[in-house]
Amino acid sequence: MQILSHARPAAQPAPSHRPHSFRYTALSQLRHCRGFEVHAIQSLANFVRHAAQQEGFDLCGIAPTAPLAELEYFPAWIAAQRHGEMEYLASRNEQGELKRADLANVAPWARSAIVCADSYHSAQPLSTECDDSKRGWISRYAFLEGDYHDILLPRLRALEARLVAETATRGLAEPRTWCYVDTGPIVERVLAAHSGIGWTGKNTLILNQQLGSFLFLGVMLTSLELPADTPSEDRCGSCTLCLDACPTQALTAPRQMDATRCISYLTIEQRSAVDPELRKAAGRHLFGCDICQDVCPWNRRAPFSTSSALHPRTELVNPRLDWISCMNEEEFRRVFRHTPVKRAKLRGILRASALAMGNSGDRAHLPRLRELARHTDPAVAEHARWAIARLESDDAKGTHLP
Ligand code: B12
Ligand code: SF4
Ligand code: SF4
Repeated sequence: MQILSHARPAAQPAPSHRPHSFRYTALSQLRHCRGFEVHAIQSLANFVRHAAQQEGFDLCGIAPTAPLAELEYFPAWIAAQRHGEMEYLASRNEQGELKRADLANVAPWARSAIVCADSYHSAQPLSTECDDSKRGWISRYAFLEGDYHDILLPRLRALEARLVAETATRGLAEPRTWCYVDTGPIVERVLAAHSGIGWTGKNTLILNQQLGSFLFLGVMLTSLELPADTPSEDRCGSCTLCLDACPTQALTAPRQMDATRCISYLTIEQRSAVDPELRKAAGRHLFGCDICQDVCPWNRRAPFSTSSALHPRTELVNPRLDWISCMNEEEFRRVFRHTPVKRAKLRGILRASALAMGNSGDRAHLPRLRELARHTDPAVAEHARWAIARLESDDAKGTHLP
């Protein structure tokens, strides 16, 4: 793994460039190659890291694609229906095998995964610091200027083009490659953990010692057998802050999640009605959730991103509920067109804003909720009726975000 210079704070000393320690498995395979090929492949790995830096990535590491132990948990996770309505996670290949359970099921030709990451940490407040009953929370990754898919993928493709050109220059056969930013049937975090760019935190997120966990990941699979980096050491220790803070108990154990309980799933992915048991716990979240990252001590000391493409849009930080809940199709498109929020559609954001107002403890929201209760979309109307009943009930004390 290499920390690239991009998001490093000016005040901090530059991290020392540690020599890359290669895995014994990769070395033993390379032993059969001729000397110049070993040299060519090893220096190609250095070329990749350098080119990733030039493309503006904050982190770059190389993972093997051989069976990865963590993927053994995947079939049981799907069998237990932890993916809920995210049917794409359970997709199978022509042989009936779960695509994501093994890279060989989807890209048997792949020998290495080049994992790149960008920090999107910013100076904006944490969700755990926002307790204004008139405002809701759009998660940190979604209140940025652009959609991270559109920002990372072109740069990953540029890196891919450089790699292909470089192999030609070195007289190596043209490699096969595939680029993904959340777009393909691979479990990116497992590859990231094996690439050394970070460890799997107990909240299931990839966590880098210097940059924290507010990271976007991009993965390039390649048929080149590049020397893999050493996986990062697990630095969670005895800490359990993220598990303790999760309002819906979605983190069922360290590194295990029931996605159907995660507020991120409830506000972004779930199309059916939100389970009444989880509605109160969703607090004033409008899109996604950052709590298990906001409480993580490693994020407290992480530098802010300096990427202009990942600049926060201040009007979307802790936005007013009376603005979001009054949006129509046209305004929703205008405001969220280039952000991940468009995935929830107007219906999703209105539904979440109804729950947020219901959980605010603030009866000033009642007039708007009564209007939403007559909304033509039955789901929006039903969630608004629930919110009215909650505000009018005796237990409506107001919910802080955490
Ligand atoms: C589906 C999905 C979701 C779902 C499910 C999340 C989940 N934990 O599975 C929902 C909608 C809830 C979600 C939420 C979020 N997501 Co999301 N999501 C994805 C997606 C598309 C697939 C993830 C997946 O396959 N999940 C299935 C489970 C089984 O995989 P997993 O959690 O990675 O689990 C592995 C490890 O836990 C591992 N494991 C490791 N050690 C151990 C030990 C034991 C004992 C066990 C049992 C297992 C285990 O086993 C599992 C694999 O078999 C990826 C992109 C991709 N293609 O990978 C983005 C991705 C994971 N999401 C991302 C982000 C940013 C988020 C949010 C922060 C967004 C937000 N602010 O709301 C939250 C974070 C919530 C959280 N605590 O994880 C980033 C994560 C970056 C990072 N630093 O890790 C990704 C990588 C997208 C990207 N390209 O940047 N997400
Ligand atoms: S994102 Fe929120 S709901 Fe999901 S696991 Fe983290 S704290 Fe829990
Ligand atoms: S809050 Fe603690 S346990 Fe959770 S990911 Fe951060 S360091 Fe690990």
